[in-house]
Amino acid sequence: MTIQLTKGDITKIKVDAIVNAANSSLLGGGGVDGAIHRAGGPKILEECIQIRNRQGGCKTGEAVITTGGNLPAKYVIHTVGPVWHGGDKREEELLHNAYTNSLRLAEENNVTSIAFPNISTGIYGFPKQRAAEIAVKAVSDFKASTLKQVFFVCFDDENYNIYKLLGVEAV
Ligand code: AR6
Repeated sequence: MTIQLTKGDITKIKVDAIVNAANSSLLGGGGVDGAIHRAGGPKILEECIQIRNRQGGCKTGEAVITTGGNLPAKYVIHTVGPVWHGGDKREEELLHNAYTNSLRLAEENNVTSIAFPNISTGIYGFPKQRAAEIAVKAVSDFKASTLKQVFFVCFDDENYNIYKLLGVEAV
């Protein structure tokens, strides 16, 4: 499995699955969540509402899957990263879980390529350097079978440079 870095808008990436940094309500929001629902159209929200009706949303660190609506990606995996409260509220473990549970769900759906945004590092305020270290470790430690390509898609220069310095190959 390759792990690579790109810069830009995750809604434009042609992979089997893109990951959304959602919130527990699954009803949309700002940041990358807003961008994905805007670009993907109403079908994604309809599916999120069905999941919410079935299981009452998505807990922090967990993940759910919908189709990609109008996106180039086939699926959207919605995960919920932790809100940063200073570091003693299991934030690191929960962020690790968000990555690992997204990868697991991808494999259950025979996904071969997946793209992650920098979960929790926007509105949720997780320190970017530490978040990148956790993301790279969670993906590197994952025992993949169907997954062949993982992309970290950085929207801002600061995150992009952090991943580059961690040694992730830029493409
Ligand atoms: N493509 C890729 N990355 C993006 C894009 C995009 N189009 N837009 C923003 N980012 P955030 P969080 C980056 O705030 O911190 C929402 O309201 C952004 O630069 O989207 O996990 C949800 O509903 C940042 O690096 O997510 C939740 O309530 C990263 O995506 C809450 O925000 C994550 O920033 C989740 O907060």
